[in-house]
Amino acid sequence: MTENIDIIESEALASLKEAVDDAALEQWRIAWLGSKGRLKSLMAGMKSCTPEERPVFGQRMNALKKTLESAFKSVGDQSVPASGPPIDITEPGLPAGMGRQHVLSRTVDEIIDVFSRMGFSVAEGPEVEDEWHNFNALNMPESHPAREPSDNFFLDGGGMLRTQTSTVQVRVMENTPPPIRIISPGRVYRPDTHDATHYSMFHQVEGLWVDKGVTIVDLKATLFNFARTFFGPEADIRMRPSFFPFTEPSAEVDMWMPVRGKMQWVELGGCGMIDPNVFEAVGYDPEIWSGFAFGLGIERIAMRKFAIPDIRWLFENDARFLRQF
Ligand code: FA5
Repeated sequence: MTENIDIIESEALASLKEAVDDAALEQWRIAWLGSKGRLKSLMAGMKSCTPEERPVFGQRMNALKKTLESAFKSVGDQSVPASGPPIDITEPGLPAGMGRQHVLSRTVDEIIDVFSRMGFSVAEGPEVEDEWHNFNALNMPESHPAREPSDNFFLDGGGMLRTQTSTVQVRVMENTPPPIRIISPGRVYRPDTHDATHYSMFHQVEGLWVDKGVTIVDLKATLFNFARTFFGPEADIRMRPSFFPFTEPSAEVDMWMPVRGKMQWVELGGCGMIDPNVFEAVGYDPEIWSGFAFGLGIERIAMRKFAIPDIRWLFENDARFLRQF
């Protein structure tokens, strides 16, 4: 009787080896271990055993059941899905996709690098501002046209999204005695219509240098030095007289650059000597201290450096564009 069981065991294990997919394994399980399977019908043979044979037969049947169950389990653990090719676990995996720095973050880092070599440190300020720091302290009284609701993102319940990084000039001067030499890169917001050179959220880098005897020559030298270090010795920039309420005299900084394949002067930012009214607003004595400030558009700088013809491409998050830099 137990010899028969040995033969049955080999038969069961051999047919298990032939079950190559989930469906065949399931069929095998039903055929051998199922409630109407071979094992059950063999058990029924117990009835025809003599009382002496019974314990031997029972033990052997238990052992067979355990063997088949564990063989089924170990094959099942390695089984492959019913469809598709078997998995080759020795194949090399797919490379993990690596992210990279956004071209604007890279530009900010390079700007910081150049200015820090000229002795500037980095200051930060909030993007949600009050009107004192965005306007009043910068010599822009209530009546100033730049305070129109159509030109700003005012927030319900007071405050606004800053429209310029010049807010940080004020915050730094309010909290630090002179001399000061900082830059402050960051996001600013204006309800401007999107086109090739304008966006409603963009970045500026503010510069502020306050000391005794700082003149417009220092301002011009600093901006030209930045442009030639950052873009290369051939970089062509110009300063053109302009007006800002918080600097006197004031100028626009333009850069000669290609826009949609055509070379033209593009405004990079504004600059000037700090207006005495600003010094008074932050508690500096304008008779003792002088200084300059500038605010440059970082997108425009990145577009010049990396020959990007349209500002909108920077914010579309198209990986095919972004992975070029
Ligand atoms: C200012 O924001 C002044 N705060 C700059 C300044 C600082 C003057 C310190 C004097 C002293 P303006 O509004 O011109 O200036 O903006 C500065 C630069 O930001 C522009 O020259 C341009 O490069 C960039 N810019 C302005 N609007 C946009 C826009 N919608 N999209 C992208 N860049 C812009």
